[in-house]
Amino acid sequence: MKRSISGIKPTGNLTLGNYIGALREFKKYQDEYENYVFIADLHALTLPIDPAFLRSNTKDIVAFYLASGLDINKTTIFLQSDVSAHSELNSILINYLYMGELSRMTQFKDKSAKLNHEAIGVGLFAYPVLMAADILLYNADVVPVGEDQQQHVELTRDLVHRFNTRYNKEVFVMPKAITPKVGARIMSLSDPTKKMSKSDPKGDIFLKDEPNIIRKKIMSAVTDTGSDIIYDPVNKPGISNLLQIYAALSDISIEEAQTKFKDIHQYGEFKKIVADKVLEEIIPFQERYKAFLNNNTINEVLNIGKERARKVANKTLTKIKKTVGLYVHE
Ligand code: AQP
Repeated sequence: MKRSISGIKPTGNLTLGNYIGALREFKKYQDEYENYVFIADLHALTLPIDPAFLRSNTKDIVAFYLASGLDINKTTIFLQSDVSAHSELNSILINYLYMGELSRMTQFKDKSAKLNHEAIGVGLFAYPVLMAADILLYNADVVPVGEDQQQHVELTRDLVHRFNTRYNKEVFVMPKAITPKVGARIMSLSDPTKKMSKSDPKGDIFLKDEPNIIRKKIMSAVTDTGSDIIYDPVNKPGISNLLQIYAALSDISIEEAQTKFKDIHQYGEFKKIVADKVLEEIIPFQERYKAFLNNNTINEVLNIGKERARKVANKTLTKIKKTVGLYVHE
């Protein structure tokens, strides 16, 4: 059975973007793939974060994973920092990626642009190295991600090619990013030219928002002048974003969504239907999340995941240590 791996970093309250671009997708793969899904807590340290906030976000993500339908009999849910092989492989792989490559990563450029040069952490710069370790330890064939993470998977592919060529054998499996057909980049409701992002929360819908707040946010989403419901991200980014949200949650194409709204010529009416759709999905999801959010469930799930993930990861790590010439002994 082929393997799939992905994760979410606990840097803030999860958004509808994380739900559509990641959570909802992960579940789709658990029947078809040997599924690994983790909480990327080491990645969350790449920018300053309050320790208590990090801990509570981490628990939240486990509960969100379970609420989205991930079944621990089919999916290994684990914490990145519970499997030390991630950090160990990171220490090896950091020698196989180049400064030039890392400095060209869009996420690094965006995030570092907001910081004083002297305060840009090395971890932020080297983020894609750890991400490559996350993927390669599990010999993953596919990596379900939203559009913003595609570039990092591409860099992992370059690394695999470089590494396998250097050692003249198929040491690492070549992974492939898979993005949702619709909803790979959900935009901010207040500025639909920007990605909805948990660390830049203006215009976000949070998965923990009260239903009336979610409705309010959608009803006041920024739109353009005009009244037709047409998918045109350049000239009508706000309407296009709402169409995208509707289509993704309805499991239909953008064209089908557009056809559905062809006779509606009032943005208010359209927004109400989009809000109904979001709430139809999010309200039961929130109820399941609350039911899973107790320490016993979270710890139990993480303990089971930790054992399973360590087994696979340690095996790969030993293979890599031997490949590069580190002295592995019993
Ligand atoms: N707006 C989005 N639309 C679709 N997919 C999205 N993802 C994030 N935002 C959107 C996908 O969610 C997964 C987990 O993301 P992450 O936590 O690893 O970090 P990120 O990609 O950087 O997402 P955020 O929310 O913007 O986090 P911060 O603000 O901390 O950097 C990924 O598959 C991502 O593509």
